[in-house]
Amino acid sequence: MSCHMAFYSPFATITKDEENARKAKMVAIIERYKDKVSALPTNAELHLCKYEGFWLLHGYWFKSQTDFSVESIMALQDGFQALPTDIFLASNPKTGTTWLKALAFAILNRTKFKTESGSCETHPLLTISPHDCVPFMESDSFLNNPSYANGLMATHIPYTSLPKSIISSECRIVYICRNPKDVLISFWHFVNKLEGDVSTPTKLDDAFKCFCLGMVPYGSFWDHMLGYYKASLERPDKVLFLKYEDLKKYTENEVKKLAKFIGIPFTEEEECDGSVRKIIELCRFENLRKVSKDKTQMSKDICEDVYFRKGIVGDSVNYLTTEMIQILDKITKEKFDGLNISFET
Ligand code: PAP
Repeated sequence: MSCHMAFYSPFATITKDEENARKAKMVAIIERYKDKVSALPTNAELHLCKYEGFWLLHGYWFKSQTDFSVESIMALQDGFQALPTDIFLASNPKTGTTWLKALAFAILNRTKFKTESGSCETHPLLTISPHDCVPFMESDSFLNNPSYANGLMATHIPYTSLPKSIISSECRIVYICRNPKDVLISFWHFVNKLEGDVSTPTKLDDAFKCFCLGMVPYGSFWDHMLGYYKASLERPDKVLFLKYEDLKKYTENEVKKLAKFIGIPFTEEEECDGSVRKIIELCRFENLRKVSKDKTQMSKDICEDVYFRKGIVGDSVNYLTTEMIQILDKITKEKFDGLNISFET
């Protein structure tokens, strides 16, 4: 067992009483927002409701979990107080969140932990998941223990629905996006893996229709991205806009950009001594996937390797029909009309 686990993972040392208290708190949150949620447009089959322009999960949507539900977002909007030093890693689902979490965590903690294995001082990312190192603020473990975040948090919440203090406190936000075709395919595989044998697999046709309509958790891919993109133009010192494809292609450059933005640029000495390269290696797809296969801490209900499928650019061509590609390209063109956004596929 890693010597860091007790400190980093909210699940590692949880007792039965703590688990019960956590559940009770979430039951209270769901109850508190019951009336507000029942007044929203809903799609019962997809377990979604529309809130502030985006479709979101609600209530007990997965194996009695309430993680990522609209109620948790409402609770954060009502009570979350951001600090100016906080850093938020924001994203649409399936756009590279796990990778960004690992990189940001490794950059921030680079003097604290060694990036190579070999002793008890090994890096947490060698033994636990990036999701255990950096919590999602809308997950129930975070809501029960916000101090756990330690200044670095992730979120899928749309920009316009973020708790107001995140904007007013002037803290920094890093957004990662990805080409929508690969996002759809990644999402489709994820849903089918998550549901496993408890239900019939979602057909690609159905996933495609829902994705185009924005009837997926966290709503329209395009609107989600536009919210953060526009914010990055208006407040470039506070919102950094990254692309998964750039991170794949120009990894070193993007990692340096990220370090600079979060306020701890690599020194000349670090650039020469291989520190950047070591962080990239630590967070490489194959390495993170290996850790996830060896150990699962994040949740008893989700097998960690569900976050690591192929990790490549352009895999969607192996699944989407020509017609699907044309429709997705058309939506992207219309939504991003006049804006300087393009994706390499
Ligand atoms: P989440 O929203 O559920 O947290 P997220 O991490 O954003 O998922 O996206 C998962 C995708 O990132 C997967 O893509 P794929 O389905 O096309 O393979 C996953 O493989 C990819 N991914 C995870 N870690 C890495 C990494 N270290 N390098 C590159 N891609 C990665």
